[in-house]
Amino acid sequence: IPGLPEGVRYYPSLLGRRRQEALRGAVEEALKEAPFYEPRLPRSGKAMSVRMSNMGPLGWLTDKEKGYRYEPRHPVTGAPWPPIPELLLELWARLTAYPAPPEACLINYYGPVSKMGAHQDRDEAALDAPVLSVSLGDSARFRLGGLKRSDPSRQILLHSGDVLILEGPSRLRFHGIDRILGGSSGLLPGGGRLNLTLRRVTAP
Ligand code: MD5
Ligand code: FE
Repeated sequence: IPGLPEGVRYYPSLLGRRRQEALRGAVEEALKEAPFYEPRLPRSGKAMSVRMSNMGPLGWLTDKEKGYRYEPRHPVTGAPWPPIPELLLELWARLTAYPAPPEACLINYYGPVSKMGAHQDRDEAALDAPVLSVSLGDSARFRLGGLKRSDPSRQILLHSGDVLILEGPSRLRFHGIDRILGGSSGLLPGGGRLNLTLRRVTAP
């Protein structure tokens, strides 16, 4: 894709089918320990259309009462999140120059009608660290905006095996998922899309 702004790195098909399958397996294992829960918006308590879980020492959470935050334990089971798979830690080390490993891997599951409204990722103290996301399963229309909500935006079609990194001057860009292209991949048995997002939360 020509003309991506500074701080946006897009690696189409970085992961081949084998590594996508390995990652799918690792996520399935993690989900046995840390099943999807239904995230809710702060104050309104409205359910999001995405299902979420996490891997790593910290996990990103949201609920009606306490809102957006990172916590070391699953909100329903109270258990610590399972570890981040080695393959993802290696990907972070290979693609970023950040001097410490990621602490959180958010697992987002999108069904055929799930979406995610435009937002900034700013719940991390380590805003100097990149955010690295891996797409698995059905393709999605990702929307990438600017630093203000009203700035113009562009669409990027994300496919299974693609990796996207936002860092530096692009770390706080608004972004969201407009829609899922149902049936576009055979990777996930029940269809839909998994997005894995690696983040450093605290300063190392
Ligand atoms: C997703 N997830 O596909 C989207 C896009 C989220 C979220 O936005 O917060 O869970 S991954 C978006 C993304 C990729 C790389 C960098 C940044 C966001 N970023 O720095 O904001 O489930
Ligand atoms: Fe985000």
